[in-house]
This record gives sequence, structure tokens and C-alpha cells, in this order.
Amino acid sequence: MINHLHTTKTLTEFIIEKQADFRYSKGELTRLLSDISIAAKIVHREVNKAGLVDILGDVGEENVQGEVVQKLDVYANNQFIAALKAGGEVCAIASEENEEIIHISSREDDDGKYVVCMDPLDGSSNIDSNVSTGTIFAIYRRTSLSGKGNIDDFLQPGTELVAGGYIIYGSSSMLVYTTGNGVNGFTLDPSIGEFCLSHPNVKIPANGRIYSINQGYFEHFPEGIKKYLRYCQEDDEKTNRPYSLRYIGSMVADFHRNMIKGGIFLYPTTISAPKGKLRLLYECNPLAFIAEQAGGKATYGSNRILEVVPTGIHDRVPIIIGSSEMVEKAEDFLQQYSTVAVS
Ligand code: P6P
Repeated sequence: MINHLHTTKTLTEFIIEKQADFRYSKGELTRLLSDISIAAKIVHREVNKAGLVDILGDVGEENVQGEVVQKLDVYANNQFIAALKAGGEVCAIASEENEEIIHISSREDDDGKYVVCMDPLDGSSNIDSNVSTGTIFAIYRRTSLSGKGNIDDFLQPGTELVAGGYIIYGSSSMLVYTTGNGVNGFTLDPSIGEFCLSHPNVKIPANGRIYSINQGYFEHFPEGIKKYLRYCQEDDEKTNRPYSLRYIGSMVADFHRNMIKGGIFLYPTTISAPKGKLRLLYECNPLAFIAEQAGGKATYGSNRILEVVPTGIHDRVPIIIGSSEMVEKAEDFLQQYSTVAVS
């Protein structure tokens, strides 16, 4: 019997090979990305058996191992925090699950040089309906000189990001990230427990036929967004319209599909979310970094998402992200019709 020779490059091999691309790094960022991938494999395992509540016990109950079953987003949060603490490269974490930043006590020799912003399990409300969810992460070099890290380390615009990425827990689990030298996607091969390079040098098609938005809020949107949605729905063979509306309600899943097939995702301001719903630090910035590195665009109607200077770790922004020509068309409608600036 011929054993399948494993020839696909693993994430670990890829990171080490690309280490020379990382500014400053003497291996710390390599270690940090590796720590994230370890937590991702553990979360993948738990997310993929979430449906087995009867066997595993419901949240708050004890499972067969006598452990109290946690909500998956709490479980994911704890796994990523533990992996980053163990790795020692991080001095503080901003998580969607925690109101305040999490200070990481320093190692004996030196403090972690990086801070991480993360949404440990985005779209977790979809778990019960077996819909794809994701982890989103963004990595900055700390601006403070030493110690356990502080809020100013996080209040940097996305243009300062050292790395941004996400893991999508879907029909397969994939880790997609950039360090500013293009975007690469790795698919988890459970048979060897490794993320393997499956999507080298990802590029978002300049145009597409998919638009993603929660159409239910139509009456709440700025006039320019309403006009753009009407444009997407018009019959026009020359420009492949009407487009198709695809909305999963998990930002990572909607973004990932649009990145592979071409498309646009919009979460504008609404009456209930006057600054938008999605978070700047650990949803919009990392995906905007990836979108731009893959040849796409990410704006909040007039300016790049990555240029927004945060005022707090849970800031929200409206976002229009995806295929460059589709984002530019939406911006044209906003500039032409929206009396009130999108943000
Ligand atoms: P709505 C999930 O709760 C999330 O944060 C994103 O993943 C998703 O794109 C968005 O909210 C969905 O929000 O208001 O359409 O349910």
C-alpha cells in the first residue's frame, strides 16, 4: 500500500519560510501566529461537535468528564487567551467577550511585544442552526515600552496592524491571514491536525454578482445605501444585474464567500446602530486589512476603515467591504444621495 506522501505546505512551514517578511521579528510573530493556530484547532474540535448536546450536556451542566459545559463563545475566548498567555509573545488582549483589556503578566525575561484584538467566536448565535462561525484576530506591536500593556496599545489605526486574520469553522475549517505581504488561506486537515496551504496569494475578483446585507433594515439605511440596493436589484444584462443577495449573518462566512467568488458586504448605520453594529478593532480592521491585501476595498462610505483612529476597544463602525469596483459603486451612491454622512 502506497502511503499518501504529505506534500502540501503546512501553516507552520509557511510561517517560518516567510519569517523574513516580518518587520522586527526575531521569531516572536512566528510563535504568536502558531499559538493562534493551536487554539483554532481546539475550537474547531468543539464547534464541530456542538450539536451533540445530548451527549455532551447543555451549557451549565456537567459533561461526561465532569466538566461544566461552557457556552462555545466563552470556551473559545478561554482557549485563545490560554494559548496567547502560554506563548508569551503578547502583553495584553482586547476581546469581544471582555469589557476591559486582559493584561498578560510578563515572563521573567521580557514582556510580550504584541497586543491581540479578537472576536473569539463571531456569529456564535448561529451555532444552534449549524451555520458557519469564525474567529477574527488582529495583531499590533505594542506602543508602550514595557509592563503589562495598556489601552493606548490598542488605540492604533488599522494601518499600523502587523497581522490580521480569521478562522472560519464551516464545511471545512480554514485559517486566512495577512502580514502585509498578500493573503494566504490554509485548510485544516484533521487527519494530520495541520492547517495546509490551500489558497495561496488570494485575490478578490474586482467585480462580482453577490451583495450581502441585512435587507430587513432597509427602511433604516441612509438614502445612498437604499439607492445602491435598488441598483443591485435592477435588470441590466450588460452589468450582470440583478445581483444575488446572500446573507448568512456570520460576518466571517459572508466575507469569506465574497472574497473567493467576488461580492460586497455592507453593514451601514441603522436607527438602532447609529455608528453601525460591527466592531472596529476585532471585526472590521482585520477583515479590511485582508480585503485590501487581496486587492479589494474596505470603507465606511468615504474613508478607509484602516484609517479610523479608535477611541475605545469596542468602537463600532459602518462598513462596506469586498470587490473594489462594487465598493466604489456603493461609495458613489452614498456620496451622491446621502445627506447625512455614513459616519
Ligand atoms: P444582524 C454576528 O452577530 C455579527 O456580529 C456578524 O458576524 C454578522 O455579520 C452581524 O452580526 C449580523 O448582524 O443585525 O444582521 O443580525
